[in-house]
Amino acid sequence: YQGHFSWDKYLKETGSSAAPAHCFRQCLTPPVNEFKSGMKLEAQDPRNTTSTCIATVVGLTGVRLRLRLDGSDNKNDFWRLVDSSEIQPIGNCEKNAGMLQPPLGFRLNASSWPMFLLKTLNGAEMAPVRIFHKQEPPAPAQNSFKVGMKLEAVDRKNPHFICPATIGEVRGSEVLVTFDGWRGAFDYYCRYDSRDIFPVGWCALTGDNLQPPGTKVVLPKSPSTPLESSSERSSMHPAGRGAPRQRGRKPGRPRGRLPGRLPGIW
Ligand code: MLY
Repeated sequence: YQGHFSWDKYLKETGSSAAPAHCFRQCLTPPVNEFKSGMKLEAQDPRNTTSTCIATVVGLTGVRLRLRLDGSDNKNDFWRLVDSSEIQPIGNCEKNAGMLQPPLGFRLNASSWPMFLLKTLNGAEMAPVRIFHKQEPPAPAQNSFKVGMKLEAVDRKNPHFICPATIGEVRGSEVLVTFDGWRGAFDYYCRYDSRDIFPVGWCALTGDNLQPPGTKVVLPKSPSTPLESSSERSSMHPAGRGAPRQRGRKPGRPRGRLPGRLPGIW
């Protein structure tokens, strides 16, 4: 469901253009999603990426799977594209001489892991090998993004959301993803070949739910607002990661003159 948001109208209204599809590490035609809720697979523990764990598909949205690690709680769900290399059929870990690990925050005693694993896999519905995608799409040869290009991006603080976004900065192999109509609290830097960014129109193709832009009024950057200038940004935070920007504003609420507060929306 796309609400009433139309990229066509929006790009015209904002006089902006979409980042071309070749900029992204995504297939031109989104992959087929044949997974079903309840299927089990192997996944890297996002909080402890050297561990391969058992995960259950607890939801599907477009070509993404909502995953929950078996033995973990329901507060740490994560989302993966069906063609992600971070998900594998059950048996893959063992085939590569690895050992399945309990998730970080395993709710039982560590010593009960082997028995837990046995019971978990016994009679489980394992996602069949054939519905996994052989490989992730290749990374584009170079970072072709330009500042101002529009895209769709995962809100990493609320990863079930994919939202309209704009490239705010290009720095080597990284880009700054900024969310349209939201202040900087949700921005992040990522590699140009991140799997969390998609071309305009992606959600319409996959049937995922594209959020409408926020209501923040975007003011053009000018030299009189030094905190927003890119030179200030880079000198303050050369690493470009987790940089606290726009100090003095609390996260969560769009700024601007439009609705100050709409309960239930943020
Ligand atoms: N109301 C929540 C979610 C905000 C989502 C922002 N995204 C779409 C950029 C909050 O304020 O945290």
